[in-house]
Amino acid sequence: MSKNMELARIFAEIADVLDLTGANAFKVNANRKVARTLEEAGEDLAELARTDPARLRDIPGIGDSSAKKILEFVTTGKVAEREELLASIPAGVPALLQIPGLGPKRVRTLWTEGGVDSVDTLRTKLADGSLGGLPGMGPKTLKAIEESLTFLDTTRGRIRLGEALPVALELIAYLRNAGAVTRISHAGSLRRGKETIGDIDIVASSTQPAALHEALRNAPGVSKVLVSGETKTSIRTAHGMQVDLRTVADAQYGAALLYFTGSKEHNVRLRERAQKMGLRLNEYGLFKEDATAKGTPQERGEQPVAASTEESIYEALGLWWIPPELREDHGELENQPPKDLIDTKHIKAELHCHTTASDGTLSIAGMVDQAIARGFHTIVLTDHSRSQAQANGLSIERLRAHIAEIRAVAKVYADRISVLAGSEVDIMVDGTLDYPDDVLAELDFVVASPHSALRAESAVATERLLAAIRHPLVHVIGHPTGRIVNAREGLSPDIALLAREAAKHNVALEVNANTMRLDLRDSHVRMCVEAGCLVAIDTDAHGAGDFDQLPYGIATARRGWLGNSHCVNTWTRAKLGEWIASKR
Ligand code: DGT
Ligand code: CA
Ligand code: CA
Ligand code: ZN
Repeated sequence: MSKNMELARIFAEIADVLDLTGANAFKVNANRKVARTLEEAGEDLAELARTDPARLRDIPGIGDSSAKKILEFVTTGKVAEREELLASIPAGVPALLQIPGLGPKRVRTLWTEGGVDSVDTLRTKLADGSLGGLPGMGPKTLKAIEESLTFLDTTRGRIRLGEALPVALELIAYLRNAGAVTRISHAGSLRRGKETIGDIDIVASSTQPAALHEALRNAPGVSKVLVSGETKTSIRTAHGMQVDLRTVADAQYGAALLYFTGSKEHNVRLRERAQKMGLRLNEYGLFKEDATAKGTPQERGEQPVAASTEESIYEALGLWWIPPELREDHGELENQPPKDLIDTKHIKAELHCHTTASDGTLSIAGMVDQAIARGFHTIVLTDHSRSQAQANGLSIERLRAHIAEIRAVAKVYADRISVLAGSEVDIMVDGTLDYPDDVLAELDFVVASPHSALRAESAVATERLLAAIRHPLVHVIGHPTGRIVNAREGLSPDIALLAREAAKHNVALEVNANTMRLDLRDSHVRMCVEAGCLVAIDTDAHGAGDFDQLPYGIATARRGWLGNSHCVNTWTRAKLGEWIASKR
């Protein structure tokens, strides 16, 4: 975990406990803002605290006292204020905040008036009906809390892709430095780009495997060694992630990587195919099958047909190299997935992002510079609409001033990048949009998103989103279900139906690339591909660092078999411009 994320977590915890204990709102918000700034920072702020503390203090949102805490963390690995605050309340109380629908105010009521001091006591007291009389805890609220708990049960122990991948890549870089690595890669569900990861798998070939296993046992951030032998080491990190390292001879690296990438179901299908061809596939290689001989092919010392690379194994099985994201036994052996499968390097436009006008941390020009640095030809600024009061959504008056400001910036940048004035407009509960049509018509671009009433019935949600798709001024439906991975179930509309309607109206459905969202999800993207509708992949950036979430959205889209041509963010400046203009 990068130091920024670790620090962000500390400031968020400080804010949570302050909030729970009724500290003043200014202090709570100041800590939340620091957490947000850290999450979105494009550079390592712990490093900056070490090398240039004066510049750290200059970063908006980071005051003297927070800079001191960052420095304290850099030197001691801890922030005393956090430790003291956490010690001042029951250990199980902060976890209550992770339950969807429970904010600090409700948790305070449950804790101080209902005697709820952990998730377990909450379960017990919900079951025995003893929370009924608490202020603000009507039967509807209690039922919603119960549903949230049920949902959380299904996510237990799985880590979001965007949390696991940086940890894995950092460990891989560390192991490479530990020496004697010939080839190394992450494998398992992480390599397949699944939205949540059970554990991190790493496969390596090395001339000194023992040194590699020793290096992992001694890696920074390891809290426990679970097993360690000649070919496998499993450790647990301080953040509770399990990491499995397997080492193999380099000649078998491809077979091992294939095996440990999975999925199990894909591997089963490959083995069946091998069998039909008179071959035998295992983690050591692809061998000629000899049913009369004793033992395994490698025990007999036989040379494999293929083993060193995944490509050679797939080729010997008469298949193209199947990208890891597609290895789910979702028809990838029988049907050729798109030749132009979407890739991060194909993305040339960001169509959904925020500035300081609403809840972002960078100015218009600041965001434009980020887009240029990533080689984009188009960026659309889409700040929040007026209903989003807590996100500083723009009134019509402020929106008009903001449009004028964007147009002025656009002129300055005209020869380098298209800078367009958009808005992320709320889709209201009844399916209407948060600005009147004449105001929407003044914008170049409209992303329409649901942010409220995210517990609605499926049929109601479908109608609400259909109305937005049919609106002639809308380009993109943003994060269509509003789910938060591992935290909020969100809407469950009929996505196949939405995709067919979107295709009819030339509207794109979004894959929000933020690792918290990944919305639409992989299976939904597949429905879009089948319906032939347009898909937008956007980071919904609120600051510089958020642009780096793009690969998570791409992985999700690849898992849904999305080809380049249906993703509007891959189009040329001219083609994209034409589509945008077609809605005006
Ligand atoms: P996860 O960690 O729950 O997100 O999912 P995976 O897919 O990473 O599963 P994991 O870590 O248990 O194992 C990694 C890969 O190793 C898995 O995708 C396929 C392979 N593998 C593990 N155990 C078996 C097994 O018993 N049979 C087969 N065919 N493959 C296995
Ligand atoms: Ca795994
Ligand atoms: Ca594993
Ligand atoms: Zn949004």
